[in-house]
Amino acid sequence: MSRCGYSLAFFFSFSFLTYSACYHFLSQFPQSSVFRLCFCFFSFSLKNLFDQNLWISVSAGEDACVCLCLIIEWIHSCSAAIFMTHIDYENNSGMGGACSRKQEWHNEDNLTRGLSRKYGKCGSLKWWTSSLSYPFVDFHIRNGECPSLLDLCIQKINEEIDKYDTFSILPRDISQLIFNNLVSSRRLTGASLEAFRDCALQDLYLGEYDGVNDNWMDVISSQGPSLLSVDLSGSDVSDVGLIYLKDCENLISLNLNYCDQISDLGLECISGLSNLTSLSFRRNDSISAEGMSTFSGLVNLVKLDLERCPGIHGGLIHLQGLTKLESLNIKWCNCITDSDMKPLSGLASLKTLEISCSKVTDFGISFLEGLQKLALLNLEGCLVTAACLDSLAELPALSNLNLNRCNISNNGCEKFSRLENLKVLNLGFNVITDACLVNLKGLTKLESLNLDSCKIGDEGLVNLAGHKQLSCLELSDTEVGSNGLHHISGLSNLQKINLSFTVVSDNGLRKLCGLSSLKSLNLDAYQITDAGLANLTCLTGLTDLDLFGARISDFGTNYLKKFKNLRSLEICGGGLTDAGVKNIKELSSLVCLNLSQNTNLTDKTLELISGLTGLISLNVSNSRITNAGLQHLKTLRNLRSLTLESCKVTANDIKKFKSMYLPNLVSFRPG
Ligand SMILES: *[C@@H]1O[C@H](CO)[C@@H](O)[C@H](O)[C@H]1NC(C)=O
Ligand SMILES: *[C@@H]1O[C@H](CO)[C@@H](O)[C@H](O)[C@H]1NC(C)=O
Ligand SMILES: *[C@@H]1O[C@H](CO)[C@@H](O)[C@H](O)[C@H]1NC(C)=O
Ligand SMILES: *[C@@H]1O[C@H](CO)[C@@H](O)[C@H](O)[C@H]1NC(C)=O
Ligand SMILES: *[C@@H]1O[C@H](CO)[C@@H](O)[C@H](O)[C@H]1NC(C)=O
Ligand SMILES: *[C@@H]1O[C@H](CO)[C@@H](O)[C@H](O)[C@H]1NC(C)=O
Ligand SMILES: *[C@@H]1O[C@H](CO)[C@@H](O)[C@H](O)[C@H]1NC(C)=O
Ligand SMILES: *[C@@H]1O[C@H](CO)[C@@H](O)[C@H](O)[C@H]1NC(C)=O
Ligand SMILES: *[C@@H]1O[C@H](CO)[C@@H](O)[C@H](O)[C@H]1NC(C)=O
Ligand SMILES: CC(=O)N[C@H]1CO[C@H](CO)[C@@H](O)[C@@H]1O
Repeated sequence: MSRCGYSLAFFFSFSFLTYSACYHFLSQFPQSSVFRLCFCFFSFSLKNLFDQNLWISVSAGEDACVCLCLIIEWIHSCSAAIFMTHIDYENNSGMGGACSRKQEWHNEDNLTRGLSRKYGKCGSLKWWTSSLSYPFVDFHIRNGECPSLLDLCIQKINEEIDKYDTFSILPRDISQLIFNNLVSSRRLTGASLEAFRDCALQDLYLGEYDGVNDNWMDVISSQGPSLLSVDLSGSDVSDVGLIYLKDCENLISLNLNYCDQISDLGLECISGLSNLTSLSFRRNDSISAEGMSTFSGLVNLVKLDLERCPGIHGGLIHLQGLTKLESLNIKWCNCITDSDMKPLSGLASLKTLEISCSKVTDFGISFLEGLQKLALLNLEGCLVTAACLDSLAELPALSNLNLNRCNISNNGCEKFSRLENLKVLNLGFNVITDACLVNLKGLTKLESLNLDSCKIGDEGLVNLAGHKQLSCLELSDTEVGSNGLHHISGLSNLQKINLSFTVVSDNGLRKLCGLSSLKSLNLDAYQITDAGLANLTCLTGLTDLDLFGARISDFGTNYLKKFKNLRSLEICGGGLTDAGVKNIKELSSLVCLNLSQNTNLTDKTLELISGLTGLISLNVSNSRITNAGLQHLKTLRNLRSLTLESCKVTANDIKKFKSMYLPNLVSFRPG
């Protein structure tokens, strides 16, 4: 970042809050260009910052002109300031052009008035953000890293947050940005939160944030009617804290997942928040059917999430009047039975229903027949049989059906043919055979089909040959072999196929060449060797290739050079040495690389891949890599995950190395 950028940021943030201090500072350098620059910026920020028409209203004689030019210069050198976007620059043939468009500057010394008028809480930063897409802005962000002036200011404030007592004079958009920045950098504390009292903030996303408890609720509720969404998931907020939210009557979205100190009593506090459209309450033992009576008043509720609440059996009856409800998640509530489905039968707006891992059976599903809008139904792990397909066939909008790990068998399977609108179907881990797949033949709208661990083989795949929309096919752990691949070789939209633990052979892989859109291929299968890889080289668009257990040798890595777009690669069959890694080092798009279990790899491997600077995740466990090899990873500045288990590398050395060279490393092993 340029020094210029810093000084601008400095004064910009200054100017928001401590006018006199800034003025005092500036007056010490009356003649320097620093002065001009800052003064100019200073004036901008006070008088015109929130004025839609920056250029029109700015014209302050020579000084302003110089300043403007300096700013433009800074922008040219830094190329990312949103400020720029607001200056009419379209017909400017150079800086002279911009500077020659002077106008009268009338209220030169009415800074304070401008301040109070423009700095109202209702002020908006909208133009500022929208100006990012201003049509005639024509500069490019050169390195993609240059922060905008606004970013710099926010950053500066963030670093000196203790100096500020209140942001309540700022326009809401700016205090919101400062707040968000503090949260994302994890600098917000109970003490600094105080500065945000009465800031009229709209969104407080404090999910999984350390230290949030009832003491924070006073400032949170001081946002009053402005507050629209609050996320307190994982916090220590209790029933007592929730009382504060009563004043935030315009609240639209509330997330209280994993708040283990909230019970039915807390629910009562939110019963008046009738504008709530989204409420999330995952994982609480103490929410009971009785407590759910609160929900009956939340008539605007569109989305309700009660995942893993084991005490809500019988409570869904209180949802009956929620005619706007579109999405209900009661996954992993193993208390839910067929009788709980009955109250759902009248929820005509329901589009998404997740009841996986509950006790619902075919009978319970019959209550859903009237849900004309239901598009997604997740029944994973419920012991429903093909008999429920009668009910599901009554759902005209159903496009996404998850029957993974249910009790579906060939018996009654013919009813699948009635689910013509399905786009996504998961039948994994059911005892169905090729005979069942015959009934999928007409489901030509299918885009994703999961047959993981079903008893299907080559013959069944004949029925998928006409599924031209199919983009994702999961055949892992089936009896599919090379002949099966022949049947699906014309699926030109297929992007992802999983053939792990199938019986496809090296030779059969040739048949995949017809899959011209294929991006992701999982071939984690012991029988696959270098020859198989040779047969795949037609698939030049691959981005993800998993050869985890395949027996690939150094020789086979020569074929990898064809996959120039590879982002993720796993070869863990044990057959690679450093010589093979020489070919992998050419794959410059790699983001994830797993070479674990190739026990002969040495530090040389790390040296070879040191040019793969895009790597985010690297696993070379079970190899001969030592502490000395770490130095080669200095260049991998993007690395977030590094796994070197069962190598001659200690946790301490990785830690030390991380602190010096790999700032982005968040997960490492040993560690
Ligand atoms: C830019 O110049 C063109 C002609 O040179 C003129 O028609 C147009 O209005 C100008 N745009 C602005 C924003 O001044
Ligand atoms: C500043 O604004 C106030 C209120 O509009 C006005 O009365 C006053 O004359 C202005 N001062 C100057 C120096 O323009
Ligand atoms: C709900 O929001 C509307 C504006 O959309 C507002 O007028 C009304 O007061 C709010 N209702 C409650 C109970 O706060
Ligand atoms: C699965 O369905 C069959 C009927 O198709 C039934 O006999 C069996 O009991 C069911 N299994 C379980 C575990 O419910
Ligand atoms: C392929 O299937 C295996 C085994 O079921 C699974 O572990 C893996 O995540 C799947 N891979 C992809 C890319 O779906
Ligand atoms: C495809 O695999 C077979 C072995 O199964 C091999 O003989 C053949 O040479 C391979 N094809 C190519 C193009 O390498
Ligand atoms: C790995 O090294 C061992 C011992 O030096 C050798 O026997 C083995 O063949 C090597 N493995 C490979 C894949 O080169
Ligand atoms: C292999 O390592 C990569 C990179 O660390 C990781 O993303 C992937 O999950 C690993 N695969 C297995 C099967 O461990
Ligand atoms: C790294 O690879 C090992 C061995 O294959 C595997 O057990 C481990 O889960 C992987 N770790 C990561 C983070 O990918
Ligand atoms: C799973 C979970 O976090 N449940 C909590 C729900 O709230 C009660 C107290 O009201 C806790 O005891 C539970 O642990």
